[in-house]
Amino acid sequence: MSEKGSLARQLYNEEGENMLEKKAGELRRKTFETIYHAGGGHYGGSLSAIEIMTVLYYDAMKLRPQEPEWEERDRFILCKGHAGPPLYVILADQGFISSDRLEELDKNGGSLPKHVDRLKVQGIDYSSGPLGQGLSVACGMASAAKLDKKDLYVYALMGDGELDEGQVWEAAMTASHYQLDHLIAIVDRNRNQIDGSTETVMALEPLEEKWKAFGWNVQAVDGHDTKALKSAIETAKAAKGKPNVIIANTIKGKGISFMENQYTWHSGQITQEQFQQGLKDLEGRCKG
Ligand SMILES: Cc1ncc(C[n+]2csc(CCOP(=O)(O)OP(=O)(O)O)c2C)c(N)n1
Repeated sequence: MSEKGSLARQLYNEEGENMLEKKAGELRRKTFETIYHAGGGHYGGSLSAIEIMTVLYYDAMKLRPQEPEWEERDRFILCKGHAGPPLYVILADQGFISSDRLEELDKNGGSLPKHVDRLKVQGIDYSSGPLGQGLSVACGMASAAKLDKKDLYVYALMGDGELDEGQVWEAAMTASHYQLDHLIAIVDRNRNQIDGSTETVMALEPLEEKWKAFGWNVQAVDGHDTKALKSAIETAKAAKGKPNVIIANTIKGKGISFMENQYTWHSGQITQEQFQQGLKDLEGRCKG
């Protein structure tokens, strides 16, 4: 849990609202607006990952926004580095970076590149963009923490299209061989990648069985259900001896009617009318 944003110690507030869901609604809207104001970008895989990142940053992870390099912090590896915008929105909300910087997203000379860069943005643990490498880095970090007897967790968020990269499976073998039980991988299983559905481009199913065969504890959840995600992470943290993967079933472009489940909205630009439509969709469907 973020030491600042201890939002979800109580999942529900006194009015019975799920606080993580409410926060996810705010973050989805801000992410949509931020990408629009940047002139376009990776809408699809940013919007599918909102609840996953919300549960990590507002419940699961141990962080200190005022001390971003705190040695004992949990680590977050955004393997699918093109989904920088929701992470930046969270980092701004939590005080790692100033909110003004969101206006610089993907601007020439700006300080916020659309693919995450740890040398430019406080709170980012790993620079990414090239898919397939993040899980290996997460293995290294989890391994180092284990050798140093540090009680921290390493979370790695991967795209499902990203699983086409062979290096992911080398890392999967490594993690189970070294019993990296403080490594929790999450697959954003939105079933679409850049140029088609995952099953058309390179079939992944049966995906749970593949991870099991590689020696991982596997859970599959609705990746937009904050309560289910929270509980899956808690289960993963309690398990010993094996790395953990959570297959989070999501919808690419979640929340925006004309983007949902359309691989063509992996990235792109929208008109002002489409922006207004999106805001209306979010008003009706993603309260927060
Ligand atoms: C090594 C590598 N090959 C190709 C690309 C180009 N690329 C960017 S995003 C993407 C699709 C990724 O799909 P997925 O992992 O499912 O991401 P999501 O749908 O969650 O956005 C591809 C092929 C890349 N970034 N890195």
